[in-house]
Amino acid sequence: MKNKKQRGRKSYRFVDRTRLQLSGGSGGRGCTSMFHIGRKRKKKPDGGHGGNGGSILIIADPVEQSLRWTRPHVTAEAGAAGGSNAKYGRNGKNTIIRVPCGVEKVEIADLDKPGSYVVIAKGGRGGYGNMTFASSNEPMPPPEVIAEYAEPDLGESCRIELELKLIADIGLVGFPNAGKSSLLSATSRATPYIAPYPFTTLNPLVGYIEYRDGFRVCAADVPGLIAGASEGKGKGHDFLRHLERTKALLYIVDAAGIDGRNPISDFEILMHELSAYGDGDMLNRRCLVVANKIDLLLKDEREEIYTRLQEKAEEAGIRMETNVIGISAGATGEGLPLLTKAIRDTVTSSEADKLKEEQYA
Ligand SMILES: Nc1nc2c(ncn2[C@@H]2O[C@H](COP(=O)(O)OP(=O)(O)OP(=O)(O)O)[C@@H](O)[C@H]2O)c(=O)[nH]1
Ligand SMILES: [Mg+2]
Repeated sequence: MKNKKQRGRKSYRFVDRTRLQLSGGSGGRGCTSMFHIGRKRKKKPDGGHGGNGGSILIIADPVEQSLRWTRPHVTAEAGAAGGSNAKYGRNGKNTIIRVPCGVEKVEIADLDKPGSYVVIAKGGRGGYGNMTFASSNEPMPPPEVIAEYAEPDLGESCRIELELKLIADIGLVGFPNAGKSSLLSATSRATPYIAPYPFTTLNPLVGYIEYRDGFRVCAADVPGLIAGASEGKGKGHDFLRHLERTKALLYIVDAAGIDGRNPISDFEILMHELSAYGDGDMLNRRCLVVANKIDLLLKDEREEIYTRLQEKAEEAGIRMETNVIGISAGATGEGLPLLTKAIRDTVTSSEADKLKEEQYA
């Protein structure tokens, strides 16, 4: 009987792109009313102002994982109408849409830090009550003018497209079946599907590698890349997008070449695809190179593959934190303690790089 981890958890629907129709609440109508002073015929305008409509805010919340919950149409609450006796209408409540950190609203905002927010559809202003004209010096304007002032503004309306780019400390880059999910499963509590066929993982998944002193590294298991991914082949753009914001990268190859693949040329293709994607900046990121499935190789074969991968990495000039690491993520677990330590060092170094950059910027 397979245990829970081997069976894999039922996957949730991951949505990383969504379209929304947003409308701010309209303002409340201003009131037109007259207050009769004593028994005299004198009257005083006392209509209160309408409340302002609520706005729609989009806030980055680290608890959220996907854009799935979002309803396609969202309208904020309208402001209440003003009342007689100078009563102001209540303002409409703001509607808050919580999205995962890493959501981009193109050209408007980048919600990368927890709590960062943007107001998208502003609520309408409430109408003025006729008490605006209660001054004793000025004569009352005609009713049409009062009615025009009492009219509230409608809330802003817009259609937007949100796009999620995962923010993880380290991203796993590899061909389908290389053992990315096996590695995430072996080092964290995440329970991805693992199976001996390519494209088992269809959506990116995040897991936390936890260390004894409480330090945590967030690792993103991204679906396998293939040659031509940087041109969009095999949904390459959708997957590479999630690696764009990771602090460091972990290249993983199937050293045993189970599917008749060659680990060295696989590694070259992976580096080529990353350099060809976007502005090619991903290749300059701190990284680790990992040879998986070494349990299927003899000692000499392992050493040869490590040396050749190391040569290729040095030729390409990528910023490796340590030499090539051999592991067996899905079988014996060999090499995993060394790898988890190296992952921590790589992430810490890239964080230090970022701090330095910010200081000198
Ligand atoms: N012998 C051996 N098999 C392994 C090892 N790691 C993973 N596998 C097997 O390789 C196959 C693919 O593993 P996955 O972890 O699903 O690979 P993946 O890179 O996530 O694949 P995709 O999700 O399709 O991109 C599974 O059958 C695993 O059992 C290992 O260290 N040794
Ligand atoms: Mg997988």
